[in-house]
Amino acid sequence: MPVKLGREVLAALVTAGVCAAAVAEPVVADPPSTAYAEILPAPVSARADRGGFTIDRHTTISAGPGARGVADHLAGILRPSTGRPLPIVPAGRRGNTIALTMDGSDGPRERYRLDVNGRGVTITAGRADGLFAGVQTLRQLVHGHTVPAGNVTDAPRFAYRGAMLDVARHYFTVAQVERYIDELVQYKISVLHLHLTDDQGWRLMIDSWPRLAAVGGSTAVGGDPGGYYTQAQYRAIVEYAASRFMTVIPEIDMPGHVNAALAAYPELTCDGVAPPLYTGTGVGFSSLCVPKEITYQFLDDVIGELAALTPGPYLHIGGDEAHATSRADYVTFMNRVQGIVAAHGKRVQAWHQIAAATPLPGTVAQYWGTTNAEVAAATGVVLSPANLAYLDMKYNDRTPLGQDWAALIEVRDAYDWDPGTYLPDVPSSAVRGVEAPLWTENLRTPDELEYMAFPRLAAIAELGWSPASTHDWDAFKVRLAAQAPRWRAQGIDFYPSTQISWR
Ligand code: IFG
Repeated sequence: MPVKLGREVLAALVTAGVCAAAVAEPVVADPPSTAYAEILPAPVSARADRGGFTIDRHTTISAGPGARGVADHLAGILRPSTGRPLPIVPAGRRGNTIALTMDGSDGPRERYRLDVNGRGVTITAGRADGLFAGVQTLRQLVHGHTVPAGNVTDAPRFAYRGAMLDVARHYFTVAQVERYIDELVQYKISVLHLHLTDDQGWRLMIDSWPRLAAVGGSTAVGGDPGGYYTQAQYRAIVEYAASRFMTVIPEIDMPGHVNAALAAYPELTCDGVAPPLYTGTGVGFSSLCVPKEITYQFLDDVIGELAALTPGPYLHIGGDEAHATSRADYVTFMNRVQGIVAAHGKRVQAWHQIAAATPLPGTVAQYWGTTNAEVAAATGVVLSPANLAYLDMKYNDRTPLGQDWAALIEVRDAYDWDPGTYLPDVPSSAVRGVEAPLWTENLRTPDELEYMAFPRLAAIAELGWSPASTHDWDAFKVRLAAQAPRWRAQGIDFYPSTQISWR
């Protein structure tokens, strides 16, 4: 509603250099915010209106019992950032409130709508995971104490929007993993794949085989400090992720990438001689002993304990780079281990080499090839092309960290592809989603993880969440540029790619 300005006010404005055009526009109402155009990942639809909502010292957060966890999460973010008390009150409060409303509707997981007007904010969803997704969007709309008016309706393209952290080559503490989780969920990442075991380290205590962690977890690449998660610590990571609607998929890599286990238990080797602990960065030199029965007792014990610690439906059994295992043994082994996982009530995820064996119907193949010819013949595929999604790859030949065996991956390389159609032999209906692995052969600290993960992780997050119709590099560049102030405020040490005009 344009505001009529008296002649004397207009004269003052003209004197002050405000152009005469002001007479045609209400100079007191806020202009539509660009914030709705800068939500990342891009939502299904968003509209900015005039005006907005101010969070003041009387503003509440209102939520019913099913939304209480999300309300606590939102309060934990907005109270410090706005300095407002934001008490949480029962649902139904009208006016001057941020309402988290469950409408009992069905529909796709994580669907939500967000409405902002002068009287308040309402996030509506059928399930708490949708409210949580809406809260991540709200976080990007709040500027100071104000939320610009507008509306968002949204739902994810893929359910599986993953990030993998390799805690085997270098160990990262529970607190460091939890910080990474917080960095990920603001971009609606829904899966954390933890690469728990490899040649250089076994990072989870298995009570029935305690030397796996005690010996196998005692070192790291380069002789750096080792470490491992007690089962209580691992459970804490899982619960932290779950409180942010993130599913943890633990990986025990096999039959290769097992030197740490063999160093701990010589009886697992074919010749009974334990190899020394390994702190190099080679791959493909170790193997479980496929013909020996103890191998399957070992795996039944390990998978049994891991399944009990994993609320999610999937266990990842690796299967990559088994160069020290004959092809016949590999097929025998992978087929038998899938049965062990199923016996413990879980489904299998594995690197796409499992396609050489006989993937069970529920098995998900994680594609990590660099040419999209290698097919991952499985009923479900997760896309992690090493030349597009591997966050341990250098950005360019000047990047001080990371590797370059797959490709140099600048931000646009990580963004400009479509997981739904990338593998010609895999119908888009078989694509579960996308994942960005972060291997840590030469990454040792959270700062180094953040430098490699941001900004490319945000690109992968958008590929996983946003409709293919929103895919546009020029528009994405604007969304990405708008994240920089947020990352600086969070202390994320991101790579300031020259492809982006950072805010
Ligand atoms: N390939 C290996 C990883 C890691 C990676 C580093 C897979 C599935 C190279 N396997 O990627 O263990 O060494 O970029």
